[in-house]
Amino acid sequence: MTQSNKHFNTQAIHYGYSPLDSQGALVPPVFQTSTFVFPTAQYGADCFAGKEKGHFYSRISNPTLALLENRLAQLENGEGAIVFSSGMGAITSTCWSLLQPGDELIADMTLYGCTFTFFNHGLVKFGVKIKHVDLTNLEKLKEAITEKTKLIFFETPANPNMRVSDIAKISEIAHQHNILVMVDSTYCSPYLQQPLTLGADIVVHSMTKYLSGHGDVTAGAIITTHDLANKIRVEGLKDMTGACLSPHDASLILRGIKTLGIRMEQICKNAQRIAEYLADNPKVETIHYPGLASFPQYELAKRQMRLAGGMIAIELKGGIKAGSAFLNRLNLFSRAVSLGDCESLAQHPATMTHATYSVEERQRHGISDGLIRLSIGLEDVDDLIADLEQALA
Ligand code: MET
Repeated sequence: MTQSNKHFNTQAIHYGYSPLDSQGALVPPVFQTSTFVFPTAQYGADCFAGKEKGHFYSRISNPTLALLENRLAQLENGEGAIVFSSGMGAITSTCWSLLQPGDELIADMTLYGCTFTFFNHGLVKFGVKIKHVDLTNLEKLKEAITEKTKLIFFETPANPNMRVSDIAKISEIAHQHNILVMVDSTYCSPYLQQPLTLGADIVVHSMTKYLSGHGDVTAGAIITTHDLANKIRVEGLKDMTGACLSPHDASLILRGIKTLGIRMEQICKNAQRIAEYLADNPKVETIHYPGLASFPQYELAKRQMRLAGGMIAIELKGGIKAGSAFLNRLNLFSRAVSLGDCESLAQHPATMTHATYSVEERQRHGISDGLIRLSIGLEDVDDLIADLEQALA
């Protein structure tokens, strides 16, 4: 009963699990074990030689993790997946597996702070060249490609300023040059956007966010082809980062994914209402939300996302001072980084999630000092608007 031909929510609840294979347990058991017993010495040797496909050590694979991986692959329309202990664990394990000294990586201008730092202060130390290109301009992408370019990496929408990049067009250009495309789709979850269906080669998620959805797990995942997943599992995950997920956390994520669809529907509804409210508020200088007709890439967002998402970025009149006063006045929104939880969150990227950029880097990369990032949750939207109203007053 794998339910591979069913719709999203059915698969999110059932795919890849048959209760009758686990003594009728409705909810998949948690294989809370670090190691697995070999029936014979030869079997153990065959596992290590890659000839036997069984589980033998939970850093590499485990039945609870495998169920989550198979479900993610199904939801993202990929062949294989790997789960990790964080989104950064997923990104580092993948890049260490795919890149070599002398290779070039093209990244969009705007990246989450720790991804930016890993690229510009981590990968460069090992001889990888990072080129930041405005990927909303495809001509600039074409100009930046050389025979050394191995990977194009971008977030869409980008954290924190919501820039949207065209997954299909970027993938088409990349594939003319045999370059892999890796998309961080954390802001969307597989419910809102499927980068692999649009042509990308690897999709990465911080599952800390919408996929787990309840702010109680730190986790990451990639979804890609069988071959790339095998390579990244036995190189990046096994030998380079060891950033494996715990089986207990995997079971919490499996629980979270069951409600992903309905959570995203309601979160997007709340966010759309809030974005429309903020767009009309005279205290708000700029608002970045893909569901507003004024959003520069409104048409593209509509094309590649099912709904406009739960993330909103605003700039207040009065810049950074006004922003910090606004944050301090919030009562219902929590002042916290992370996103995708039931609780609505607000944070200041320049001093928090993107503090790893220098001031000049933030200016160059389009992350303004006054930007405030909101992650819209599942509270009643009228209560959220009332909180914003009193904090802006
Ligand atoms: N990736 C998370 C965010 O964008 C975490 C943040 S800072 C350590 O909020």
